[in-house]
Amino acid sequence: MSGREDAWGFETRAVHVGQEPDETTGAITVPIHLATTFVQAAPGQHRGYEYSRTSNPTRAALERSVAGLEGARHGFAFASGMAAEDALVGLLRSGDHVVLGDDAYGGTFRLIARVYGERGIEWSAADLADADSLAAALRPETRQVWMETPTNPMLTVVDIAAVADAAHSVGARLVVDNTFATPYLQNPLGLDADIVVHSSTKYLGGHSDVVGGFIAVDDEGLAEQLAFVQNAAGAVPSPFDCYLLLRGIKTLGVRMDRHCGNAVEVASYLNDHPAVATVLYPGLVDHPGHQIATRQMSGFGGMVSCILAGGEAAAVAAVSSTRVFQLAESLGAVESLIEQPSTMTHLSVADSPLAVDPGLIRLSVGIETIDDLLADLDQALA
Ligand code: P1T
Repeated sequence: MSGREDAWGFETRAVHVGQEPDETTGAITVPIHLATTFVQAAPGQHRGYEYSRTSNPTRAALERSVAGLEGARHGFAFASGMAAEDALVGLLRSGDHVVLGDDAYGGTFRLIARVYGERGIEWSAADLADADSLAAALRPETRQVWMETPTNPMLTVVDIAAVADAAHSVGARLVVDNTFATPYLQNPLGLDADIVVHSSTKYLGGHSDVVGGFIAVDDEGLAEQLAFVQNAAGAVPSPFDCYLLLRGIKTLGVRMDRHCGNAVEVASYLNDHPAVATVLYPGLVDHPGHQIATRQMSGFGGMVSCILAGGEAAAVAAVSSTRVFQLAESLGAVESLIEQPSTMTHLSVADSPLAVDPGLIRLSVGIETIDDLLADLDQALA
C-alpha cells in the first residue's frame, strides 16, 4: 500500500485499495479481464501481464485489496480455501512436522493428515489454547503451526501472539486461518503470525456465490515461493470470481457489524434457552476466551455454536426445523445457515483427535432482521 492508503481506515481501504478507477477507461469498478494472454512488443517485453495463470489484472486487484486489509506486503488468491492451504502445506518436505489445532475445519485436518500424512509429513494435534499442550506437541522438526481463532466449530479463542512465540521458539512458522474473524475483526500478522490464510468463500465474498482462497504474508522469500507455486501448480481463481470477491469486500465492514450484532443477540437468546446445554460464543462474558478475544479482536464475529441438552437427536431435529436459518454447509454470507458439524462440515474428523460432539449445532448468523431469527430459533427449539 502507498503511504496514503496506510493511513486510511478499514472501510476506506475495503472500498478503494486495489479498486482504483481503471487507468484506460476511468471505469469506477475493476473490469473483469477475461483475456488469457497479453501482447508482447518483443519476447519478454510486456506491460506487466503475460499469461493469466501467472497473473491477471482482476486477480492482481483482489490480491492488493485483501493484502491491504490484512496489513500484508503480499497477497495470493487461490481457487478455494483448500487450494490456498494446499499451497502452504506443499512447501513442506518429507519428515517435516506440523502442529494442528485440535479444533479446526475438517478439510484442513483431511489435507494435512490424510493427503500429506501419506507423503511423509508428520503431524500432531494440540489444544492451542493450552500452552502445555502446545509445548508438548512442538518438535525440532516442526515447520508449521496451524491455528484458527475463533475455531471451527467450537469457537475457541486462541492467543495468536502466544502461539507465535511458541512456534518461533522451534523455528516453525505460524499459519493463522482468519476465515471466521476476517481482517475487519482481527489482523494476525500484526500479532506476529507469519502467514494468514482465508477461505474467501465465506465473509470476504459474503453472498454464497463464489469459492475462493487467499494467503497474505510479509516475508519476501516466502512470497517468492508462493508466487512460484501459485503459477506452477495453477490453482488460481477465475477473473469473474475475483470480481465477485472485490464486490463483496467493499461491504465487508458493514456486513460484519450486522453479523456481530445479530450473533450477540442469538448467543444470549440461546444462553437462556432450557433446551441448550452450552453456548459457545466469544462475546459471552463467561466464554473462556472472552478476555483474549476482547484484546485481539475488535468484535466477536457472526458464528455461534451450541450443544443441545437433548444431544444428537435434538441437534438433528433442530437443524431440520428452522425456516429462516437454512440447513447447509458453509458460513459467512448474508443469509443465516445452520448445520450439524459432526455429520456435515466435520465428518472427515470422525475417529480423530478433532472429533466433534454430535449434539453440537453451528449457526452462521446472517444479516436478516433479528426478531425473525429469534422467532425461527424459538419454533425450532420448542
Ligand atoms: O471451502 P474452501 O473455500 O475450500 O475453504 C476451506 C476452509 C478453510 N478454513 C476454514 C476455517 C473453513 O471454514 C473452510 C471451509 N469451511 C466450510 C465449508 C464450513 O462450512 O465450515
